[in-house]
Amino acid sequence: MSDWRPTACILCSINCGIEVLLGGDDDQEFLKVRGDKAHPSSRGYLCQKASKLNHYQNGRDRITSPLRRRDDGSFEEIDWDTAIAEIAARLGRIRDEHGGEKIFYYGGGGQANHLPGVYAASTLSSLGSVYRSNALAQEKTGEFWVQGKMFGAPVHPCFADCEVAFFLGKNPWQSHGFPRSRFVLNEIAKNPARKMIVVDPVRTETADKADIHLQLKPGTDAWLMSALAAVFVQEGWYDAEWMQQRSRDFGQVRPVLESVPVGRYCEIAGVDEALVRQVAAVLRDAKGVSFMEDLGVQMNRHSTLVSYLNRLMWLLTASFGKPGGMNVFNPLSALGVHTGKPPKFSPVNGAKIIYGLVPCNVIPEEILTDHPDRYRAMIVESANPAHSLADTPKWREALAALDLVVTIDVAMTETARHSDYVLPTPTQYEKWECSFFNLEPEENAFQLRRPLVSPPAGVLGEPEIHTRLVEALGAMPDDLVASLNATLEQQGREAFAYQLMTMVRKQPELMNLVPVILYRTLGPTLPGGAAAAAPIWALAHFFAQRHPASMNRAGYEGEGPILGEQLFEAIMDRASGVVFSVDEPESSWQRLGTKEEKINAAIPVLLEELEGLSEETSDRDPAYPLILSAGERRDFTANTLYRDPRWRRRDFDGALRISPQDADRLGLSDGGHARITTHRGNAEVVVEVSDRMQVGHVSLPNGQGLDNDIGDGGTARVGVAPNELTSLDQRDWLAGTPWHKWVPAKLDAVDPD
Ligand SMILES: Nc1nc2c(c(=O)[nH]1)N[C@H]1C(S)=C(S)[C@@H](COP(=O)(O)OP(=O)(O)OC[C@H]3O[C@@H](n4cnc5c(=O)[nH]c(N)nc54)[C@H](O)[C@@H]3O)O[C@H]1N2
Ligand SMILES: Nc1nc2c(c(=O)[nH]1)N[C@H]1C(S)=C(S)[C@@H](COP(=O)(O)OP(=O)(O)OC[C@H]3O[C@@H](n4cnc5c(=O)[nH]c(N)nc54)[C@H](O)[C@@H]3O)O[C@H]1N2
Ligand code: SF4
Ligand SMILES: [Mo]
Repeated sequence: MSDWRPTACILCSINCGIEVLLGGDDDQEFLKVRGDKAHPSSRGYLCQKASKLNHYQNGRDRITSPLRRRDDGSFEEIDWDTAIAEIAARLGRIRDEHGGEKIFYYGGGGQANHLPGVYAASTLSSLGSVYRSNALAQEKTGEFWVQGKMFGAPVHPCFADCEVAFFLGKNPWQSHGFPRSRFVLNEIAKNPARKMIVVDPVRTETADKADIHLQLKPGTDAWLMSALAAVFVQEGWYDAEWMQQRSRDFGQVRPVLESVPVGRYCEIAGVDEALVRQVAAVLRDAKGVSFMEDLGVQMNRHSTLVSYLNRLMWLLTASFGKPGGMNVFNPLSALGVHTGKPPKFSPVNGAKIIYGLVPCNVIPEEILTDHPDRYRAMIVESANPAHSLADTPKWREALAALDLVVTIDVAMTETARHSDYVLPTPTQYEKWECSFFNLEPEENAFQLRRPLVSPPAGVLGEPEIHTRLVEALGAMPDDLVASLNATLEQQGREAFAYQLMTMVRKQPELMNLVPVILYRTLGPTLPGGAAAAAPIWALAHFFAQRHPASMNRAGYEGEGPILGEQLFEAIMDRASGVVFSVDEPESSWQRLGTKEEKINAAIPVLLEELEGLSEETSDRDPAYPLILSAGERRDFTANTLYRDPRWRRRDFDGALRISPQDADRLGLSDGGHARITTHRGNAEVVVEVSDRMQVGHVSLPNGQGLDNDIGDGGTARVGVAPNELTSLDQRDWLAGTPWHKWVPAKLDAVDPD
């Protein structure tokens, strides 16, 4: 019997530290999972989903050999040398004939594996590829854009310390989003001096714990949030002096909020005006409010405007830069793939590129066209766009239209099935991995995870895949690598660092190759086969250069390179994770990216959108009287990381939830079947009648309807794949993020036969 081994849960962005007891043949099974008390932020906490992690580690549809698609659509196994050589040659040809910018990259990491994105930067710059995207561009880019304009720095709430918690389109009881969520929610609910406010059309588990639940009509947050902000301005409830000292251009915002008809907007949102005023009063009286918005508003109408209104509430309640409020955090590394300055607009549609990412809904449109700048090839890594992005049928068409699709994954996914090559990798428990979801303002922690289980023969880690691709493309600077290796061996890391830095300064184009260079130089010298962690050494040094005081507060002594080495050593030594940055909330002001430590209150284009709201404008098609929220977090959803539906002890079919009144009207009963139809598609669903739902609103879970392999090329599907029902054109005008929570639909009973 083996020991309990520390690692992390990989199912959501919280990445709770866990300990795993291995067993079974060759210790390959996860027998038991428990919370790791030594993990700095989760401190022993976990939720029920983590106990099922064997469904990921020993999951369905695993692939263990590189695959190449034959003309008839079936796949044949090939060896790695053939796979790398053919892929490099085909990508090289596309680059030479059409330009490297026609090669699109999607993915780079999931909920807990962010090293692939680091290494992909080397492959992409070797190819001259500049357009990319990932799941952030179907949820967070609107928020990032507003955040950049107003604060110029990353900001996060602190629910552990707040007096009032405000959740906007967010159900943390199920989805988490901050450490130890259920524990913290229970603490707030129990304490009469603290308050919780939830804005959600559904009476969620979080709403059950709330002091006030604003149960608005789906898709009306823009009206509700402008009414809430307007109360502050119209009643003079905000601190005008604070606003004057701490922000710029609030004078442009005030008149717009002054003219908001509060009563009428509450009516449009379907919420009692008195309740909205009561919420405003709770917020006015609070010493510190922590706010969190999520998919309920980010995948909905006016999403970028709502992200802005949410942040105006941080100003109106003076909640920025104070304990229990909204504060700046220091990330160890920015999320995603970064290869210098990204283009501003996408090549075919001219869509705004935010955070370097093309809006997900735009990508198929930029493939299915004869425009000369269309994308010709795609590399997909650790993502499943043919299931997770709007309009799955269009995605299948788009993938088929490309000259080349390469997918790098652990499993035969819906996307892999439409690829020309599929490259199998070890699972996250079979290799060194880490997550850059380190978002805590006060005490920020990072964990480098060690492998627990040996990988099957036939798979290769992403760092090795990218390094081999760079080498096959002839882009590896072999002489430099040899010289760096000699320096490292003869003179040690300090001289090595100096030589590498000098080279990059002289030849800035080498910057993007640093990950693969480090992998081939520092990598092999790291203990325990941790070569993949080599870029973390560089990140530790960059961090130490930028934030020495934050590191000193976290217990690292000294300054300069010593600090960077100390951090890297601590990361390598402490398997349960390390705190790398400790900061006072008040120092958030000095860390703003804006001028003169002031927040920019005015975003003119969004103020225009706000002024244009006036009446409920959507001309709803009466043939589609219901609003479907396509993709809801529940007890038994975990994106597509668990591919075997049998992990779900309840809600096996991923039922459509509907209010008792609507069910009655349509003649539907609990457990019965119905057909849901949207403008895009239709699907048969199992019905769950639930008094959590309001009239006119139905919901389906996320991540269901996967196509499991049943042998001989056949597949079986359980549950509804939500994006068979969603459309590309239903998206935010500014950020391009989809309206998955607001899909007009109709429902008809079907006879079970
Ligand atoms: N159990 C579980 N947890 C997860 C995941 C998972 O798959 N399963 N996935 C993770 C990921 S990738 C993410 S991004 C997060 C997402 O986390 P959340 O955003 O919290 O998850 P959702 O359930 O998709 O949506 C949140 C809420 O939005 C509400 N909503 C629907 N329409 C509206 C509306 O018009 N207005 C408002 N205000 N609310 C509305 C829904 O009723 C729902 O309660 O969860 C993470 N955690
Ligand atoms: N309609 C609708 N659609 C949605 C949502 C919704 O609410 N409604 N939610 C959206 C949200 S918020 C998100 S974040 C996305 C998530 O969708 P995606 O970004 O596509 O990600 P996941 O479903 O998490 O799948 C990640 C992939 O990584 C693979 N994988 C796991 N471990 C490894 C590894 O170590 N290496 C490699 N290379 N691959 C690995 C898994 O097999 C899986 O195929 O879905 C989105 N789609
Ligand atoms: S909150 Fe649950 S799903 Fe998220 S990382 Fe922790 S144990 Fe895993
Ligand atoms: Mo997400």
